[in-house]
Amino acid sequence: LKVSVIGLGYIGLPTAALIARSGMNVLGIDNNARVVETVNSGRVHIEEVDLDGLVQGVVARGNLRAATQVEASDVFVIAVPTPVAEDRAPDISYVLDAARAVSTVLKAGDTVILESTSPVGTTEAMRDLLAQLRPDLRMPRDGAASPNAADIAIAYCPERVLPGRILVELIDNDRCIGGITPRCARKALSFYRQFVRGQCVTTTSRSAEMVKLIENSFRDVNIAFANELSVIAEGMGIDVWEVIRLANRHPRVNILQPGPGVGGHCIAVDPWFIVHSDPENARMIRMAREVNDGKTDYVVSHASDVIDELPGATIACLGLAFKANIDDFRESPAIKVAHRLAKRYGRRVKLVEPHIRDVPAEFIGTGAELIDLDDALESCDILIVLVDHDIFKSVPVAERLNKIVYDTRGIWPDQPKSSAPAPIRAVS
Ligand code: SAJ
Repeated sequence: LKVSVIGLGYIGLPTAALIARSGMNVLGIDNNARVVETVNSGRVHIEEVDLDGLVQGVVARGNLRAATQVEASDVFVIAVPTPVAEDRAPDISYVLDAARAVSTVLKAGDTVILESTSPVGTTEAMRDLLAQLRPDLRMPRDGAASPNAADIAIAYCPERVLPGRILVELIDNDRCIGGITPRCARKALSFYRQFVRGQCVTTTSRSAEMVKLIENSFRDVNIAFANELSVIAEGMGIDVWEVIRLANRHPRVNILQPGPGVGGHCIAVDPWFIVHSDPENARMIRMAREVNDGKTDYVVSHASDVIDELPGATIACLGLAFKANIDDFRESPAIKVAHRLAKRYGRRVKLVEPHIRDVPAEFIGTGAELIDLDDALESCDILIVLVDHDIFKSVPVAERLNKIVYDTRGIWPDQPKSSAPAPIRAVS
């Protein structure tokens, strides 16, 4: 079986490598020639646990090869970006471009699977485009007189993996496989069964598209609840981490953790796909996005209040990644907070991020510099915790006794109260 994986990013490359490891002949397609060259030399252009060794092995054995142009294959897996535009409208142009490329080599008996997070209806739109470009092939049509009579199988199967655990989760997580017709779903299912250990469940392509969107929206809404609580509790002078811990002792309560906002390229983005499809009814989903984005503004303003009480003090922003123990900075609320503080307080702001060696480009010209954790603990007066990296968690209380601490992640519950910022608003 020859498989083409289109898009060699955070999902495409690990997926291509795992399929290759299961013994299939895999061609990875990317329009970036440098990515293609890197993969063909057995190396990786993204950081992910154990990915380098896996790619090196499958390339050396000849199971994985990369190219910029598509080639005839039996299965096509599309894993390209689906960003949202400025006005929050989903941009599926990369998916349609990939379908156009596939159409040039498509033959009867092939399977085309979309994995990119997509607004509901995208798989059908891809089918319509393929039908238009290849009128010689019968495309699957649900509800048609004989819906299963088709030359091509088309399905949607979202990935659900957590950055940092991608290789494990690609194999162990359950997969939801949505076919344009039940026959399409079964065909895609038999493909995934070859390398997935989790259960594979079939449905329609529209439902599978929605499943992916609601998973990430569910998490966003729940984080928004925690973030809203954190602002309310802070105003009341209550320790939000403690009340969440205590509430979570209830057998049916499981509140997530507040933070400086929600980052990453999925949870901060995917809910907008639903809002865009039904703006009138997607009220809570939109509100959750606003609450989470608003939390970043709140942290900036609260941090500024703390800083303004100590003129001339130096400020360490601890962490820039979008979440703990990861070197991924996409949509990072920590970057947003640190950047706004750097613009305001200039060289008084120091950045501490163990996962990078140079100051990120957006900070150039602000005067903010990258320093290591030891220097920050030695020389900074104010510590603003933006990411719960393990290395920050392990700093003992003795090393931060004389500091003013604003801990947006709740990593230092033992920090003496006197060093915590005053509540913004006293409510009796
Ligand atoms: N966060 C909080 N509080 C929490 C949990 C998370 O503030 O209690 C923040 C994180 O710090 C981060 C953001 O939310 O800024 C997102 O982090 P995450 O760990 O919740 O999720 P991602 O973006 O790394 O991965 C998510 C996962 N989706 C779900 O858990 C429903 C993953 O399974 C998906 O595959 C991935 O999105 C994706 O690719 O869509």
